[in-house]
Amino acid sequence: MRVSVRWLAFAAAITLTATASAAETVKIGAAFSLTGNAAVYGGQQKAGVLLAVDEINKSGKLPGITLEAIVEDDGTSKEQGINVFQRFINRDKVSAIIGPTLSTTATAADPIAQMAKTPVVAVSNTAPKGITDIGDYVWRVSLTEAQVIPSALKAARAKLGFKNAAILYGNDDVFTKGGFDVMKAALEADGVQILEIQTFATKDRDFNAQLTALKAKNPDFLMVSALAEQAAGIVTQARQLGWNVPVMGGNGFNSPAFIKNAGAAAEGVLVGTAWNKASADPLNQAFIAAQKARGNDPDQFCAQAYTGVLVVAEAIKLAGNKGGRDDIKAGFEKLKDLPTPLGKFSFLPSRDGSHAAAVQVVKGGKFEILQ
Ligand code: 1QQ
Repeated sequence: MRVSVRWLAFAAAITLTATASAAETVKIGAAFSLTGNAAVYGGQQKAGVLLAVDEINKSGKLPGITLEAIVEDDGTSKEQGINVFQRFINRDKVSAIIGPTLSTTATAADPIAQMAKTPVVAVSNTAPKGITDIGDYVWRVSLTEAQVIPSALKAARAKLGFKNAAILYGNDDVFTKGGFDVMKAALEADGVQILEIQTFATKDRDFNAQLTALKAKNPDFLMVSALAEQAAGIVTQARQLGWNVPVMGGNGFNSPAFIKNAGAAAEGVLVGTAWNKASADPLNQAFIAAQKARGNDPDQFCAQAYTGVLVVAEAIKLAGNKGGRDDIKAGFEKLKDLPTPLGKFSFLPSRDGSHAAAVQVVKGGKFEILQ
């Protein structure tokens, strides 16, 4: 009798444990710019994360695990980014963090996660340096400017045949500055002579002085490293000056908000992209259809954030269906050739992402893939 009571208690304990693990919730914090200068990117990123979490939970990919996304606004600021990361790590006890939106914010917030051994997945940081270098808990889905711009420039040059160029860039932001370094090196490597370089600050809205100085050198081509809001102002003001030089932007231009705000001035603008939205891959088409069913026309940032969650879910699976912080990091180390809307995704030894890139041109108010 005593034995069987004990056995019953033991069986009940086992059942309780099993039930507890059957209902395990793995929290993912997502820090995105929902307000401030980079808000055009954050809404799309949020839509990507929420769709991926719903789909994975319905799919049965992670038996006994339910993913929960906690989305917070990084406010396009270092200070708020740090606060959100601290809350995710200490209050919410998240297993991984996706974000923040800007590289500049990441340089301040990611070291907090690194110290707390909480994995971070950057889904829109494209500064070539200073992100994954922060440490071994920082991983990146977004292709860097160094992974996108040199080939985009070659494709543009094959079409347009320019011999010289000018560059305009923001010099107070980690991404716009890093993008400039890549643009300059890529032009030089291709033997394109740089006739003039001008800078601006993130708070600037009047670019006439810089554009006039650049135009005076009469370059064949203009490269611009700017966030979407400034990008629209720059292109609009260039055309208002009667300057119709071909323009190629960096990753900041990849938002449809740039096209909306620049209107007709955006026509013909070229930009390298990490997402080939025209890809016929069924996974990509299903992603687009599912976003549209939710009332969202997805952009590159949405596809990258969606992929960020796929990558975390795959890491949990590769870790033996375990969702702790170090399990996820261990899973990242094994992850290879994961099918995503961005194409087959792998991590490089540097913890940066690897997949195919594309080039887009604005045509009829929309991004089209340059064939
Ligand atoms: C960065 C970027 C921005 C343009 C996108 C969010 O690439 O800050 O790294």
